[in-house]
Amino acid sequence: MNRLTSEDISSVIRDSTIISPFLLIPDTSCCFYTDTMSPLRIDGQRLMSRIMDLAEISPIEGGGNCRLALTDEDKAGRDLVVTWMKDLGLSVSIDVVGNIIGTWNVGHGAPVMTGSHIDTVRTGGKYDGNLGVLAGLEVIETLQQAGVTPQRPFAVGVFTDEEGARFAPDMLGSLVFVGGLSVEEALDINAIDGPRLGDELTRIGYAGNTPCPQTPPHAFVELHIEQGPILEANNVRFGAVTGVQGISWQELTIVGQSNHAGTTPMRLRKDPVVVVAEVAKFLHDLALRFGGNQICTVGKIDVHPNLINVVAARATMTLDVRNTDEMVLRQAEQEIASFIAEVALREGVTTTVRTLARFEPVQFDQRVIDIVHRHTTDLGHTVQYMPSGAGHDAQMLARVCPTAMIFTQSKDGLSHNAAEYTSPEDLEAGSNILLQTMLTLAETDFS
Ligand code: HGY
Ligand code: MN
Ligand code: MN
Repeated sequence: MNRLTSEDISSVIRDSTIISPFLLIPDTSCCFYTDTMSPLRIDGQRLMSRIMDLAEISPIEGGGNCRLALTDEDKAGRDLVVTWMKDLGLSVSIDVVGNIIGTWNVGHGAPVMTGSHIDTVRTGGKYDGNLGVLAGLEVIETLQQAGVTPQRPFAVGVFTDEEGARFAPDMLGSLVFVGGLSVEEALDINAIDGPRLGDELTRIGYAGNTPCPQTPPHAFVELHIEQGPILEANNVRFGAVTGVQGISWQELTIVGQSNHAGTTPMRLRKDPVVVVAEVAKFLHDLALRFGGNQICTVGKIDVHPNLINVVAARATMTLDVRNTDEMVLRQAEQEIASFIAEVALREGVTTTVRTLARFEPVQFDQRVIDIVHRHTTDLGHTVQYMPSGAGHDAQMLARVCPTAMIFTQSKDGLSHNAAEYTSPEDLEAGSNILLQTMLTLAETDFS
């Protein structure tokens, strides 16, 4: 790809129609410039200051955040972002499951949309989700200040309960947004700490009235940290994300018989914790045995009565099983189910399994992926195509419109950890890729 020279650009000025104060440079390079021909660039300091301001809300030791979905902490984050949206003159809508959509009503037709989430896990970092929302606001503010008006409206989404950590499934808000889960079902989901989702929305003042599913955007692109080690290990700066791996979340409840730890012989026990331990080990070994992209995680275990001198009555554990290949993921699920039945019989316990989330692998739109890839290289950065290991709202938007994602590096591959870190330079450069990508999407006819 040869770089555009100023001579190239001036010849383009002669030949191209000025769509609005910025020029559409033909397909050799698709960077957008202001009419003073200075390249459009976001304000990295303003982006960082918003990221740090949001990180002030419910900080945890080590510099991260805990803002579980629909808690008071999540509400505080939501209120701050809505304030920023209104400061930018965006029209703000809240839908029936609390998704917040800020829209810059310029141009015409369905909006180009970006966004992500600001709810976190308990050991959340500053950037997971927050970057995608705040970079979207930064792109709009940059264009407004440069007097550049896209051909289409630009929208920024803050999707409810992306993490799924408090209310399963994950990506709940964006799933309802695209019609993948009914509003009634969503509102009746109970949190791991008890409350009903609909009641929590009302309690924090985010039970909106915009109906779901909503009208699909023209296109969707999400900027997100990779949350894994691949880009850093490959010494590649950005990812043009090709899709998201399949996700299987289950809750396994094991009922045994509580008994005295000191008097009950081992042969007479019905101990659910033994089954927890064996199932956890089986998942770990299955992932190693399958190899490839297979991963398994037991992240949550609850034991009742959870006391030192009582053989447990009951135990509940979560199974997070993922793979980029749907058939392999199903094979893993089948092997796990058989193992659970075998161990339950042996230990004399009963088991029930509840599906918390089940999403097949998602392939993003190659046209959008290539626009991301092209702008990243045009801006002089290294980039690779890659699937996402983590779930994202983009995987739901991909059901209704051309969608892709941009990944930045994660230091040491860490995420869902207070030490999560991405350099300000990468956050800024990733936001510039987002800006150029959104402008191109606004000019692209996907019909
Ligand atoms: O679980 C996930 O992959 C995402 O963080 N919700
Ligand atoms: Mn995320
Ligand atoms: Mn996350």
